Amino acid sequence: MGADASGAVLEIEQGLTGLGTSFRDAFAAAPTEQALRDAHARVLGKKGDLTALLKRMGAVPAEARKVLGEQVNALKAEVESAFAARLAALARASRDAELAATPFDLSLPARVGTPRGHEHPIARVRDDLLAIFRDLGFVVASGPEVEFEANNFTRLGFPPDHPATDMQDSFWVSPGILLRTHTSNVQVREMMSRPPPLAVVSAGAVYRRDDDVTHSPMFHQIEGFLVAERVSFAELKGVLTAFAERLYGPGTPVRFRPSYFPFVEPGAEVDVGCVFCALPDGTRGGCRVCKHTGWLEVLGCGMIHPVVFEHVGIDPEKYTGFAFGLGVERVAMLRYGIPDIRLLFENDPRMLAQFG
Ligand code: FA5
Repeated sequence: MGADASGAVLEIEQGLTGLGTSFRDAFAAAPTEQALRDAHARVLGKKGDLTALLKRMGAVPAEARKVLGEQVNALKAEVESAFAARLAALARASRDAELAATPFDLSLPARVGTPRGHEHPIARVRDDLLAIFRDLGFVVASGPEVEFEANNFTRLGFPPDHPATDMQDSFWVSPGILLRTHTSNVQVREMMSRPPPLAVVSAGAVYRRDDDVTHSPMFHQIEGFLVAERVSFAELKGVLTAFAERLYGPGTPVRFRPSYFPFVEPGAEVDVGCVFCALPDGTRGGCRVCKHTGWLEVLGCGMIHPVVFEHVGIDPEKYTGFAFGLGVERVAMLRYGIPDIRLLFENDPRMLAQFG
């Protein structure tokens, strides 16, 4: 055996003894995967202690190579298995820590303070309109949205199967029951439940088979009526003129045009002077909103038809009264310059935020 050969054998034997089981302590002490990989590299990396011994195996004479080789390979296997075991232990520990930690969901939106809600523009306009009539002495009442045909049509003087019912194309729930097409059902219910004098106002959702830029299948109406002895059209004009002035300002002109509703006689449509083209001298130049007429149509009204009084058990010889109904969306669209009624019900936050 040459000097180098015996030197290599000695070197490897001493190296094996020197390495001993020190790597086990180094692996066990490694607190992180990176530290463990560094410790592993110091043994089996390119410049690792055991790698250096493996490289020297070439110089070991054949007769010693088998025994020494087995020892070196056994140590190498031990290193690898200790490394793998520690790696698995570290991975388990980090997973356990993750599971024990407070959950953290990166996909949740950041908390930037709770946004404040506000009234929907329809609710705001509805409440403003109700407040005006409440101030004028009307009592607030409500009625159901699912209604008997009798209260929605028949008692109001719409003859059964008469084309007049087509005026308000309806959503039927079952024979004789429908989604109310107007708030005039409240007139019937209130007049049947209390004796005159009555001055009532009501607001709520109503439903019709309508769908375009100014007509929605669900919309809101305000209904008002007054029943007492010797009520005339003069009182109706007085109340609606006061209403127009409170809504659009003092001096707002009002005009009544004859119109037909089965439950009033005479009936009228009420227009108010266009507030968008009104000039300081009281004249109105005409504009796109009023279609250059100088007038905005806002409601329907009239003197309650004697037949309605008969149907609800009020003596038409003793009592008279007036009623009116208006669309809340119409007033809101005019007030806020909303061009399409559907914008009010799409619930797009970019639209609704403008009313905050
Ligand atoms: C009525 O509904 C009557 N009940 C009003 C009335 C009451 C007259 C008492 C006389 C006495 P009309 O169908 O015209 O009338 O509807 C009243 C208002 O509701 C309209 O002027 C309009 O502003 C609004 N309106 C009607 N249909 C729709 C719809 N599909 N979408 C939004 N607003 C509507």
